[in-house]
Amino acid sequence: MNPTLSKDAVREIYESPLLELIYRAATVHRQHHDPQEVQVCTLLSVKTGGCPEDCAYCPQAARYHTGVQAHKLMEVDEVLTAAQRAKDAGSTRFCMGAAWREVRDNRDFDKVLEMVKGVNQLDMEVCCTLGMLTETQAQKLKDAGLYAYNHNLDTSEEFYSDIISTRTYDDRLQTINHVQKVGISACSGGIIGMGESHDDRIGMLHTLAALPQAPESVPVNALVAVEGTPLEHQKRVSVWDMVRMIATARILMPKAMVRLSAGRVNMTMEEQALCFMAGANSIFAGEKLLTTPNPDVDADQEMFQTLNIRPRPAFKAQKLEAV
Ligand code: SAM
Ligand code: DTB
Ligand code: SF4
Repeated sequence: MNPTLSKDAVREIYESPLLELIYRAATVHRQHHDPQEVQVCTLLSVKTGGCPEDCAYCPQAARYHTGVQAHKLMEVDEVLTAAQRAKDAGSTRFCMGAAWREVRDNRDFDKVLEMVKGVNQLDMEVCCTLGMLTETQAQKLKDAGLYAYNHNLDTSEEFYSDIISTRTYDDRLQTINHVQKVGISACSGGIIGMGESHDDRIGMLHTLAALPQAPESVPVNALVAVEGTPLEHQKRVSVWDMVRMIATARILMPKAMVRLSAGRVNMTMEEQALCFMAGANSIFAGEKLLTTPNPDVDADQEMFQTLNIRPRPAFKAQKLEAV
């Protein structure tokens, strides 16, 4: 949206006094969104584990011994049953994740295209996260009805090689570009708590917000430190850091959905409320993210009731634009 945005301008926002930052983010949030609405999304790992990449945070990388059991690509009907269940439980976005480095043009991809078609017919926002994509593959996903594609930058360009050596930051940016070129909504954010500096967090937010087209969806994940990964001993990120990240993302990308993603299992209701106050307007629901635990559905329902939050309908921005 804003290629002229400087990193210093992002730093100024990120480093502003916390309560001022929250107030400003909450104000921007109200100008573009209904603050009583939070989108409920569901994740499903359609192909688990055995990934050739070396992402230091990831329990699904084959080279680490994390106890995640590898599983081949699920069957289309199993996935559609899970999507219907998610819809019945109030989810309006269904995201299918695969532990792949990149998409290959094979029968597995054809199966994923069938999954996309099926979920789209349920009238849910259908999202995939499958690793790197060519523009042709992105077009095939678009033709099958894909609404959004998740591909995180994860951290700053400078810190990237400390976390992943099997691909480059530029590879990541290229896939985001392929996705946007064919008109799929881009979902891209990152993880905090991996040992990165504040400057790295500022750098990542700057890269996202200064893309020729800012992502419509920005997940902010707190590292889930999984035993067996190189980051297993990282200490839990402070909620103040989460709030600072979310608020800065909200101010920089006012129209985006800012998603309070991994790490909720370690947060109290009060801590999550602060994140919503700072501009987060989406959560993942259900007892599992991809492979790690998530708060249970009853606790989330109680939280929505206590905070007087309603689940946001699907395709809302799209419908508003069409009016
Ligand atoms: N393989 C594909 C890729 O890397 O793009 C898609 C799946 S991958 C698991 C999707 C995202 O999950 C990663 O980019 C990362 O941001 C997030 N993630 C993975 N493990 C995580 C962890 N332990 N804590 C927080 N986020 C994590
Ligand atoms: C994202 O940014 N967070 C979600 C979704 N995109 C795919 C995934 C979080 C995964 C957490 C680790 C796990 O459960 O395996
Ligand atoms: Fe593979 Fe994605 Fe995990 Fe990296 S984050 S190891 S690419 S599944």
